[in-house]
Amino acid sequence: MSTGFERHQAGEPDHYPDLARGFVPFPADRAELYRHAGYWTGRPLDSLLRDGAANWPQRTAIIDPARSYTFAELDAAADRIAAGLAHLGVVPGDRMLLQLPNTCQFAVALFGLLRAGVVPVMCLPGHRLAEMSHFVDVSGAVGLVIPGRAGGFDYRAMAEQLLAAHPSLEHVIVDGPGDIGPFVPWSSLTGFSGPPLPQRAPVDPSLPALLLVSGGTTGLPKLIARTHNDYVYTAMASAQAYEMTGDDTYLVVLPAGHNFPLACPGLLGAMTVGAKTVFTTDPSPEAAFALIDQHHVTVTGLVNALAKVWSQACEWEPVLPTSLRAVQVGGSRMSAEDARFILDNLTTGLSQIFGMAEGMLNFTRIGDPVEVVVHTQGRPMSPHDEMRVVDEAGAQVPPGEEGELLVRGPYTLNGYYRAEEANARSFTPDGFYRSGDRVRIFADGPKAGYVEVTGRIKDVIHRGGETVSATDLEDHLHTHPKITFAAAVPLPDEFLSEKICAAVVFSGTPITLTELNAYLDQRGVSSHARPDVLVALPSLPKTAVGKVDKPKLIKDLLA
Ligand code: OOB
Repeated sequence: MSTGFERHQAGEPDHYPDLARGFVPFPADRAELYRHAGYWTGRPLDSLLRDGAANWPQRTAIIDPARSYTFAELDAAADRIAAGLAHLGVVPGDRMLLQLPNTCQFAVALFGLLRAGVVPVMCLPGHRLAEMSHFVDVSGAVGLVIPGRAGGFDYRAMAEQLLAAHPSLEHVIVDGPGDIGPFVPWSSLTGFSGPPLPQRAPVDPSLPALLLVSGGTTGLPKLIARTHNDYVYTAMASAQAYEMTGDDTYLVVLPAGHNFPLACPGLLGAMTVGAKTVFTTDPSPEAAFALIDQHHVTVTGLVNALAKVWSQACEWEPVLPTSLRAVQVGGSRMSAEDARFILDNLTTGLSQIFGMAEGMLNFTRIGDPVEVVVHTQGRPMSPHDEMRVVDEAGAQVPPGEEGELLVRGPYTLNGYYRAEEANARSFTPDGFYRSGDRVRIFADGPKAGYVEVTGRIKDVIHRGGETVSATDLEDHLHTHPKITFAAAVPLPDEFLSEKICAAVVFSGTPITLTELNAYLDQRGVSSHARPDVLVALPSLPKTAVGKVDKPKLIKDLLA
């Protein structure tokens, strides 16, 4: 078999046509508008690094407890990896699953893949066989980049199972330590010394740069293709909104593959201004505060639960995170009390952020009045974000009233990747994404134009910053031989924001929560997507048409 390098040299066609299959592009008229307005610059996503290396070669770009890279070093590492990937036979337009923990190697791998023209599927370390399998199926990925063992989990064993089930997977690349087994060692790419990647035609910036994973509404998570144009814009505009400069340092606390720490502004936003990014796998206040102090971290993003823990810890931790000037908190609804608690204890630089992998971002801005920071989830990032609030019939509600948020704009998707059926439901005929979130947009006063998220229409559970699909979990529950009916519902939780309650009708003797979770673990359900509480019931409340009445169920459970 010829190597990928030879195939490149022989002018083997790239796989962009295959990548484009099932991708819903922006319509031509709006694309023209966004280009004209200057949001879309036509830059490929990996140019953030190329330009960073040209502008600030000797500045530190990324750092973790083990090592650091300057912009020039990271750029050179990306080139080596791209060449190594080509040598393996990977072709531009191919997709690969990227599932690495929060270390420098996450960024090295991301840019190596991008430089090779590969479209990474941004998996999180908590994803397990069921989700990973689904991502391979939908994306048609040819390989994966995983750690060997991390956080007490053996990713190689999962890779074996994935390989057995998916003949399309050709390359499993493992970032040690320990036994790599039959797989490709990451070090063979980082240390690749073969010929550099041959020059190719520049990538079309209206094509997908990467695939993000949705929070999941019904069934398994969906894939969201973010284009070079829209993702570069997201990184640049959010860095600008937070007034980031080369003097800033961003700390990645949340899983790095999630849109929030990746580009809002996160790693990619920091890179647009020559700022440094610090990675940590330990979100505990003790460890994080020490890192913040050590690296003089100025900006970070947290989910509510973590922001609360950090705020509480300020009471006893000897080292306080005083260098922080902006702490973004988002992912699920935060109460005004919690917002005040954070302001009073952790930082006066609190910024609420209401975002989604699908695109649209809202945040409160630096210098906004306290009332706005405490009582709203921010206002849109772009002047061209279009928001519509509609009632159940799809009619626009009067200004200031509640309804479902529909969005359209320069960085919001126009369709999920390879998901025609879901797209028919999730988009209006004129291209608005139905967010499933219940919101109100304030019509006047100091909060005018700001959004309050009041709940959601989507049937999902927001557990400690993760969005868990109730339907998906129910599907798994229903496979258990002793379970007749099951419903997964959120219950309020002080630390997780919401915990997962499985309300189950058993046939025969009920099993315990531990037994149930061991079963779900075996089925490949992620730890964060398994029930925290199990309640055995004689029957589940039903609506008139015979569906499970979840609001009633929750009320009963809390009574
Ligand atoms: C972020 O992204 P996803 O894709 O994991 O989840 C999106 C969903 C939203 O549709 C909404 O239901 C909920 O999470 N959400 C919030 C919220 N922020 C997100 N609900 C209430 N208040 C908020 N502040 O979660 C995400 C992506 C980028 C930046 C920040 C968060």
